[in-house]
Amino acid sequence: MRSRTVLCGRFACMVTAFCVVANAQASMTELFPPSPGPLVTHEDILETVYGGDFQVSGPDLLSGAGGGVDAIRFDDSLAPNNVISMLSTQKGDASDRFWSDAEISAKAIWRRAIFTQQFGFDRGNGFELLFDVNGDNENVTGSASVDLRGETWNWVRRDQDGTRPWSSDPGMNPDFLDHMVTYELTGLEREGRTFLIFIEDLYGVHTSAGGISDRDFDDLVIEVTAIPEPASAMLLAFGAMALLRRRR
Ligand SMILES: [Ca+2]
Ligand SMILES: [Ca+2]
Ligand SMILES: [Ca+2]
Repeated sequence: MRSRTVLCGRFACMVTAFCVVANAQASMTELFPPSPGPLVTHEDILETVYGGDFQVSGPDLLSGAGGGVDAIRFDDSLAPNNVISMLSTQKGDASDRFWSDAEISAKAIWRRAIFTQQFGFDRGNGFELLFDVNGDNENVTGSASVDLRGETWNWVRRDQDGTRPWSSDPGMNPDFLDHMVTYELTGLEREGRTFLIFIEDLYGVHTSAGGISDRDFDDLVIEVTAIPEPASAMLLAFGAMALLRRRR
């Protein structure tokens, strides 16, 4: 009996320790206010692009109460990090490092940067370009669609000459820091799920820690929509399920 009590006690300790560790390892990358000005925050960018009056609510930016859009911040680090399956993964289930399994449509919605910008992804074969981004602030061009169903990838932003690539996976970056933070947009009147990726293009830690970066994550902002499965594919799937049921 005694040994069982000891074992149970140990197990409870292990469970408690695991929970503490798991909570401690979920984290979001720190955002610094733009410096030097003009002081344009993520809230300002959302209001410019989507309209409405967003309010800061913890890590999120909300305007949905009046029928508008909410931007729900995803974790940058989790244990384990998992992969965002674009049609199904919810906040808390995966960090924003790796993405999978959707036909996507991506477009630039914001650029405020000294450097040139292009956006693409890496599914294990090196960089694949989606588009160059030109223009400033909300007056930007650059969009593309690609079928990435069945694939897993990380996003990559680079200069248009291919230099200074920054990945959504910090482990692939020369400074091993996070250069992309992610929100899911809810309340948009459109099909599919939409994510916003805010990108920092300067190397290293913030100036307050002795670095050269402003770490404000507003150099480039990309909107990515996961296009829902085509109706015909859904009908085929339902048809197959009905056939299976009938056979049982
Ligand atoms: Ca506001
Ligand atoms: Ca991130
Ligand atoms: Ca910056």
